[in-house]
Amino acid sequence: MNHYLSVSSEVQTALREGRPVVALESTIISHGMPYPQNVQTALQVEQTIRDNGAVPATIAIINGKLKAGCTKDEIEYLGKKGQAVTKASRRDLPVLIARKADGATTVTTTMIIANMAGIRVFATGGIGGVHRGATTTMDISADLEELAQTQVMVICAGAKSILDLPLTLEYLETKGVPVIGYGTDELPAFYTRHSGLNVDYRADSPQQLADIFRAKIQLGLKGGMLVTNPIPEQFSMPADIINNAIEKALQEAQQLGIHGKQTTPFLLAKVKELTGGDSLEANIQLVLNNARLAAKTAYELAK
Ligand code: PSU
Ligand code: MN
Repeated sequence: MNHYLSVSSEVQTALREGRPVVALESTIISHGMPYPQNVQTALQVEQTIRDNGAVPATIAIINGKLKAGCTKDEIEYLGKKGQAVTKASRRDLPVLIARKADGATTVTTTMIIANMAGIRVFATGGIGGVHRGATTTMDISADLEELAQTQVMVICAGAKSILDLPLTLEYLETKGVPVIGYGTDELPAFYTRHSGLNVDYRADSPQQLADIFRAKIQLGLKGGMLVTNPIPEQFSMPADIINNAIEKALQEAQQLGIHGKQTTPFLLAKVKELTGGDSLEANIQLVLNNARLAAKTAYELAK
């Protein structure tokens, strides 16, 4: 362990005793949802993980410390401060630490810090990927590189079609990242259960997920694994509503010249604005659904 890492005593004890722990990201809190729903959801996600037999570890950077296991007050702080908390990817870590600043961790930095702490399972909503137009912009999320090198299982609801989903799957294939559909052969598209694209493999139980990841760890293969868990049917959104909103958001981003780390937050905020409260509710529900699966999988992995 390094002296920048601060693991909460509850998480430390659980890890020492070999009990299941699930990591959670904080970009979804500070940048992904409005206050106070972001804080309510973050706490509800933690409770869901506890209800399913695991210990939650919300990850963030606070005062330059890499936190694995935030307190309720820290979650409230991150949620209230919102966009003013730096969205922290791999390249931002050393700067934020040196400046004793705060950072909301993306999938990338949550994986890095989870791995430092010894946490193997991480639940989130959606991951970053290859952006549409990436053949000229080269905008590919650092999340994919992290999945290529850091041994953490990421459980998400697939990816939004703000991304180029076929190219995202190609990239993951090149980087040797297993992509597993949970109870499905199809890559889910976050708000909807269907993308029309097949995933490599399907698993139908937390035990199957744990077995695959254990084999990967025991082989010493670097990198993570991506589990794509479709949003429950009753909370999924009509594909045309979502796709129209995404097309509009993409057009607007292009007109405004949005680029770099702003692209994903801009597109996500636009889609939310255009679809109103429905997409927020769907987002909350799919995260809870991923938290349940992650807790059960961490439990199997800890056996
Ligand atoms: N996709 C979503 N919701 C999110 C994100 C992505 O549907 O909240 C966030 C995650 O924290 C993810 C990050 O790791 O955005 C990716 O940003 P970028 O594309 O700039 O790498
Ligand atoms: Mn990017």
